Amino acid sequence: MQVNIHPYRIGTYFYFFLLIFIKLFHPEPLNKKRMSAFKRHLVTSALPYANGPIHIGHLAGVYIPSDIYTRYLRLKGEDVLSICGSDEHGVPITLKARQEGITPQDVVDKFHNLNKISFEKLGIAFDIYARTTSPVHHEMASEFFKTLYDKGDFIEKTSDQYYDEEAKQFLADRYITGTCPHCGNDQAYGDQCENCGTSLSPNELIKPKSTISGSKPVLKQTRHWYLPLDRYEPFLKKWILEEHKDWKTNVYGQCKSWLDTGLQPRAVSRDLNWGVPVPVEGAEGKVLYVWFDAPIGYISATKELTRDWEKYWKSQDTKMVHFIGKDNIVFHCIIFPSMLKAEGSYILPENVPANEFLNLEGDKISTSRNWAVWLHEYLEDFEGKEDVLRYVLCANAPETKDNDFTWKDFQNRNNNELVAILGNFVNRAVVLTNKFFNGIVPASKILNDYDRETLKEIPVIKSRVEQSIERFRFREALKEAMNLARLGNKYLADTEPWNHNKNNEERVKTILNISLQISANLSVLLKPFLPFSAKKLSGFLNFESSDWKNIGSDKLLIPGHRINKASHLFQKIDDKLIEKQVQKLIDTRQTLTDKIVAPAKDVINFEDFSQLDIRTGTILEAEKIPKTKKLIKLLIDTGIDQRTVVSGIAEYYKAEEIIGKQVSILVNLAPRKLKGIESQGMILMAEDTEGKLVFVSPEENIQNGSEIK
Ligand code: B3M
Ligand code: ZN
Repeated sequence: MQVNIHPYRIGTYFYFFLLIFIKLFHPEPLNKKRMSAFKRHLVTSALPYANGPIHIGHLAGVYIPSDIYTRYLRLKGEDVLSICGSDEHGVPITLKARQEGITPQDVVDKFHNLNKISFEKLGIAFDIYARTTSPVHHEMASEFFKTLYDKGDFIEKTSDQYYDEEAKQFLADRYITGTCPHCGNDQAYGDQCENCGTSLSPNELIKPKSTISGSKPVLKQTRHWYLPLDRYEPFLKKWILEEHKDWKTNVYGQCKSWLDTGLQPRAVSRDLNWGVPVPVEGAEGKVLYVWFDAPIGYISATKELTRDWEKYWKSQDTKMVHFIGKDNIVFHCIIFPSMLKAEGSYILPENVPANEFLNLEGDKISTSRNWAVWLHEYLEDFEGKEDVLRYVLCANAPETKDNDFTWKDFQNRNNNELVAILGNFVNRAVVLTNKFFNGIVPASKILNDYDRETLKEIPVIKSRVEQSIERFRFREALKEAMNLARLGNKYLADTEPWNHNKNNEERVKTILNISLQISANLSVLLKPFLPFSAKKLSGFLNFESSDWKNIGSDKLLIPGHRINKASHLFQKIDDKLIEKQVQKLIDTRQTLTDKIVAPAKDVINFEDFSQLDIRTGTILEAEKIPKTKKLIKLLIDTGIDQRTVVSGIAEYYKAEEIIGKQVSILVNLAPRKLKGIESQGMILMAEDTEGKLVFVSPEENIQNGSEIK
């Protein structure tokens, strides 16, 4: 029997055979799953340390993008949980507590509450804002550690660590100070010398001292547990470098360089009395390393939020996305995934769209230098302008490179974009409808080409916003959303319905109907970005929709629908307000230098002081020490002898300009080697709060060797 198969049919069969072959032998890698393949979403935002307020850098880097993404998913009807909370452990919190003479719990209580309220006021709509001092978290983190410990996943190592015998506690790096071996700074820390920038380890410090008791610490054996990250390299290389080439370049690049360099075992415990205790026999005085316990805070927060927490954390059809800043990439892409992989029952993040850093007026934002715009202060100074900050920080977000926030740009974007485009458009559409049609939406009559083109643009803009958000490009998404307002603004300017008269009544009805449809679309489209303004706009229109599907329609407001009166969505910001903010920053910088004069040291008795032998001396020779930023080698005539002294003053004095200068010199300081040169004494310098150094010299020349008492 001859079977005639039409050539067309052959192609169809071949096509379906090919499809089956691909599905069977080349399934899409997990991460290529489309949004629809996921049944639910887990969105986490980095848990801010509860040792200070939130500032605009945090918002631009993490919390505004995460809130836009979460709000968008909710509008699309997706099942999504937005998780955040306070990271309340770690050495910085204990340092802050010591500085302020309060307990770590006092510190975290203060800032947890301040930050929680500030986020709420800015419309950052987490589903939960938990905290890692909660019992649920301690239990979760402890169990997580125990699971890995019982499986033998940790390496246990004993090492020497500095111990304060008076305070009876081991010392974290920041709790040890001493003299920097590179520049002689005697306030260097165990992890870094802030004078010459060299990173240090505690045993490099000369004459180490405990910042707790002031005593000389001793080296003592201590046991810690290490996560063998090197064991997870093959998994990480496949999971990241092969299956997540779609991650942002800055994230993918940082992960690749970590993996190319090779991973080392990482300590997951610390000798501290603040944190989650290590749940192992004989581990008294030891807590989980803060970066081991903090990411587990996402899980414990979810458990606090819903009984279904395991459905979110353990089902492959959950899409998990971590929103973080670039300094947290290694913890969220390398360490936490290795922990989750080791535990074995959890899903891994689909994406980690880390942002770069935001600077302020051309300088790095700095908590310690108080160079920041604090969210709680902004909310006080600019009450009612929450969306303006959301808008500016999204429009300027450091998505691919560090970016800069200036108050001038803040003012310009408010006045030239929010007021002049968005506010102006919706205000005219609503005011004219009230004026000409008593607030009743008029019916559209005959549409011309321009009308049709304008209406056709609405769904196009919507899909561009969707694509940008789903690719974590929120700046682009906001710009696209604002294009709908630009479209409406231009449409009104071109059609001039204000020239309304009885001859063009029908035309004006069509123009205002179209303008109102655009306004109604904006009231939904802007919700992820500007939730407060979108709500106000819904009020003007007497129209409310939280359904993303509605966007694109040109019939959201039916003829006969009654709208309300309009007020202004945005107000102009004048120069005075901006000058006040800029002045506040300048004053901060000034008061900062005035303010943080070093506190007086402990009282000593006269005998202690009289042991110091300080003389006048004259600089005979001076030369900069090559390859150092700060060091000058001096030859000093002390009146007793001539000796070499190395001094860290090169940033403030040129060698040639100080020859012949009379100085004060401590002559009975034990000699020490700096950059291989033996320094026999110390030149007395006064250091101001900006770190500037000036000589302490007699007010007139006097015989070298004169005693300074
Ligand atoms: N507490 C934030 C930071 O590094 C850090 C994030 C923890 S997320 C688990 O500033
Ligand atoms: Zn140094």
